[in-house]
Amino acid sequence: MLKKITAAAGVVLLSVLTACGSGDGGASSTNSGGSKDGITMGFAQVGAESGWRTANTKSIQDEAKAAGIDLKFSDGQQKQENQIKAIRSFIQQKVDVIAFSPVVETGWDAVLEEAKAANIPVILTDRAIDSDDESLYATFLGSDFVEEGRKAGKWLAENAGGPVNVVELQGTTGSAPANDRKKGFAETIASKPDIKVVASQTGDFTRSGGKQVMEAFLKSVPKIDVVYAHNDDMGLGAIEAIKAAGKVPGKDIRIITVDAVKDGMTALAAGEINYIVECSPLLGKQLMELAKKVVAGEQVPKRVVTEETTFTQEQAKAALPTRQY
Ligand code: GYE
Repeated sequence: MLKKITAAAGVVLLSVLTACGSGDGGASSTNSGGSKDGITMGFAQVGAESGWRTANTKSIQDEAKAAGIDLKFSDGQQKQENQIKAIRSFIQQKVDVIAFSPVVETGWDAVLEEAKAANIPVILTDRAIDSDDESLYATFLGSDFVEEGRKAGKWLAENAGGPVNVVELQGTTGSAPANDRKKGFAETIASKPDIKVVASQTGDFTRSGGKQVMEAFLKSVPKIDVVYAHNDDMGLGAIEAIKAAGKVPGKDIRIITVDAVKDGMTALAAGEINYIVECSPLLGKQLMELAKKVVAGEQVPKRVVTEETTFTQEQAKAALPTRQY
């Protein structure tokens, strides 16, 4: 549909967008601001499992609105079958572009072949798929999760200060961030005999999952020095379990997490978390820009990597007042 927009209409659209600002973040599934000639995007979200996900959903909804893109939003509740259903319904509705964040890495080829046969381009955001067929998607926008794991491992290697036992709280089993954050961390500490991962289990990226697994670890693992949690929410759940066991998080047991959402950064600034590797959820703006290009048939890079940093406790104190999410 975008192809039909003339250059003049494009200029008009642009000035409307500038006037609209960044949108109000309403949760409606369709964007009333979108013009009839504009792009319709079907977005299949993972779920609402974490603070990161909430910020990511808001960014996508706000930026779709700001870009005049009509967004059909579906929450997969952390289930691949729900996401596949949503993608099939987007194909039936003949949307202009499908974007999605795959809950797990494998098992997408069939549904993406259906999108391809219907000539609907697909953009992967946030999480990657494991497929030999790169023609099934136009581009993948998101973080380098292996690198995030390496950053976490590097900080520990530099700050362990003696032999340490680490317990790992993994993200959703089979998801790209869980696989990659585990891999990057393991790779970095492999040459450090002082650092041992003594237990590792999934907390499904949720606060309650992190709390439950940590409670079990505290009962079964005799000596825990460090928690490496694949996201802030599980780290925050672990903090509750550590306090309930009469220990001091950040001191008796040091905690490293990934994400740097508000609650995580607040705990870091308060000394209850020791280090956070940032993973930015603000992918909405770049996603809408890529979608416009893909629909217009323009070339886009096959991989767009998000820029991110790391935070110590002091850096969290400085960053918190202006943190957006
Ligand atoms: O780190 C976690 C969320 O895919 C990067 O998913 C995302 C991860 C994020 O549940 O908090």
